[in-house]
Amino acid sequence: MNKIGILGAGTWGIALARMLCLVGNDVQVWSALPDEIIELQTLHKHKNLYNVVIPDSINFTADITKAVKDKDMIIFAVPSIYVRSTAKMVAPLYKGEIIVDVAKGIESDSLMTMSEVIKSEIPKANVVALSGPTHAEEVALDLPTTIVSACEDMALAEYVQSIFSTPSMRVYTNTDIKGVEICGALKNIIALASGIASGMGFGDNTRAALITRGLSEIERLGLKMGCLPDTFSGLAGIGDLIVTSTSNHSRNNKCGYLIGQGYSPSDAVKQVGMVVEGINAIPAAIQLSEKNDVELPLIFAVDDIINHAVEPLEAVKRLMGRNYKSELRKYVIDINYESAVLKNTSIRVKGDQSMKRVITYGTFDLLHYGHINLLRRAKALGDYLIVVISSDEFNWNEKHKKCYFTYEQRKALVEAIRYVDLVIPEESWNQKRTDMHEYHIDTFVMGDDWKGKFDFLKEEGVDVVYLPRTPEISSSKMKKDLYDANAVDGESKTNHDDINTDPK
Ligand code: C2G
Repeated sequence: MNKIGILGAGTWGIALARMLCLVGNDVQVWSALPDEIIELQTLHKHKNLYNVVIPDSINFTADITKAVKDKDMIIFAVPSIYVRSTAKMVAPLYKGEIIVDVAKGIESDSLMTMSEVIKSEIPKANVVALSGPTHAEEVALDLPTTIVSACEDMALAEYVQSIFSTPSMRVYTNTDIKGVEICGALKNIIALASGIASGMGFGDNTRAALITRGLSEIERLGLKMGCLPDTFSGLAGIGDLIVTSTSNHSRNNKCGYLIGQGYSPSDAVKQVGMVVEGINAIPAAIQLSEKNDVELPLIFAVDDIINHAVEPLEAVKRLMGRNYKSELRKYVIDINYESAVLKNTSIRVKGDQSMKRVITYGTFDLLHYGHINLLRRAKALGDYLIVVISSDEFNWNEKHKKCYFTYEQRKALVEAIRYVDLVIPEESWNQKRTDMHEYHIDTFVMGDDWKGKFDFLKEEGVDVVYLPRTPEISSSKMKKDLYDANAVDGESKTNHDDINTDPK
């Protein structure tokens, strides 16, 4: 049994409170609205969950100190625009409890996700994001539901997974908290688009187009920000996008429908009567699009309708009339780029857009899928990826690493990876600065085990990006596991010799 404080008494906070209480946790719910607390305390009913009985054992309070004191876990279930102010109130009371954020959004001025906002107010906080296709109305009825528990610390994600797993709630883990939170915020904007289309009388074809192309936009942005592809094809990505874009429970969908019917955005929000997170997420999405140089046509169209008084029909005409596109992401590399780079000349490709060049460094011995994850995401940051592999001498003299494969063997392995365009040797720690100029690099990438170590390269005019490592795999782990397995095999072989195999 855990002592859980839930901050926020909206439908999601209440649905979670009920769910956690019914599996034996001690749950206390806080709201900043005293009237809301009085209503919940007296009726044990929520105005937007009219057919749901709230257990008597749930305690309600308008005093946040009581809601946070002596708890094992604190759940942020307030609207995204109140996460920072709520975290400010919790900060002086924080004593190391696990914090779970279920608010979905991105702060428009800081571009921080909700877990980042909480950590900026409570630096020592361990924050897990819970996100997925989870309409509160259905969770409150114990209808089978799935959700993602996301945290860079897999152990923490798994702990929260154990707390929230019930007969009707199945929880999956993910270390890509950034990707999960980006999905959670931006899918609400696509849901607005879906609602607008329905309100205009468009049908399932249009909705399917919006969901598919909407996911593609969110994924393109997320990959550019170093998130993992699996996140977008997962519950927090396509799962939540489907449920939010198609369900009548969805406030964003409902608000969009009213706008499609001709309501002004403000009247539509009033009519919905609850927070429409998609509208709050638009400013941040527009800034992230510009900051990461990623086109988000659907999200920009929703912004035009909501914030720039563009008629929905006009927005549709603009979208349908855009220049032709392929579904394929740009993996095609201009093959003469390599010779041009080696001859130290800059290259121009069609449309006079110079290619974005990305570089990364490593030993890549023994090569494994963690390296591939890194190289795939590095490539997604540009058009051409150069991989600088430590030479045998550099490894031995500088890294004191004895590689299993020689430089030439490692080079051949890495050159065979479809994300990689050019492999060159790393012979000294100091070659990075000159490499940035010699190869006209735009972006330098390393796994976040090197976080901060190469920030000096920004002085050379390149972007420096640290991407989350793939946590569970490493060359040393592979070598140890192989060694241990070999030792076990050796033992079983000697035991086997004792068995008399002569036929009787
Ligand atoms: N990596 C990863 N996930 C793993 C293992 C490695 O993302 N499970 C990344 C590392 O963060 C690094 C790259 O893959 O960005 C190559 O890893 P190593 O071969 O271990 O490289 P290293 O020995 O760290 O050498 O000048 C920089 C050095 O050459 C880096």
